[in-house]
Amino acid sequence: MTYLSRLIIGVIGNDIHVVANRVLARGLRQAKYDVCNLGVSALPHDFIAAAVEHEADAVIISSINGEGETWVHELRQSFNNLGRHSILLYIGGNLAIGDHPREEVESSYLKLGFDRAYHRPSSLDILLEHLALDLVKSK
Ligand code: B12
Repeated sequence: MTYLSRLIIGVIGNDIHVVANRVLARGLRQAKYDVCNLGVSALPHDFIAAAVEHEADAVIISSINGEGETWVHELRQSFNNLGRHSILLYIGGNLAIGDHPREEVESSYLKLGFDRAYHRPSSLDILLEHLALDLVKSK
């Protein structure tokens, strides 16, 4: 039997923008991933609990309203504390309020322990490419 990589997705914080979440869930399922979708307004501990419960390979967070950074400071450390050092952490969407250079915004999330960050990406293809690469490396 082929092992399906398990992913937790959701929109973090007080963020009710749902469209990207639906697009992402559909795209990832079509790409044959096993997706647990927390939907909108998901809190950091929801991602952590779901990842532990489902023995997830990766957590893919969306932030659309620009408040993402305030919610994710402790996330990598929380997974490390649970012994889940190798879980992949991705974040994408509108990752800052206002206009800032993409590299600057993305690097601030990488410094917080994310494996990949995507500020206003033009397409989801890059996510599928990176996920396929990183999941092979992490197993
Ligand atoms: C529709 C909409 C709303 C609707 C949401 C309805 C709903 N249930 O979804 C309503 C009217 C309710 C709303 C409310 C608000 N909104 Co609004 N909204 C929009 C709007 C017009 C479209 C969003 C959308 O659905 N786009 C389509 C989806 C497919 O695209 P997306 O969300 O941008 O996501 C793309 C990428 O971000 C990426 N992506 C997302 N997640 C991930 C994850 C990964 C890993 C990857 C790789 C990619 C990725 O993929 C998508 C496709 O490329 C945008 C402006 C715009 N034109 O984008 C503003 C916008 C997102 N809203 C904004 C704001 C500020 C708000 C409010 C705070 C306004 C207010 N003061 O009340 C509230 C939020 C309240 C809350 N608690 O969240 C801002 C965010 C500003 C920022 N981040 O810099 C925007 C950008 C408008 C603006 N230009 O200022 N909004």
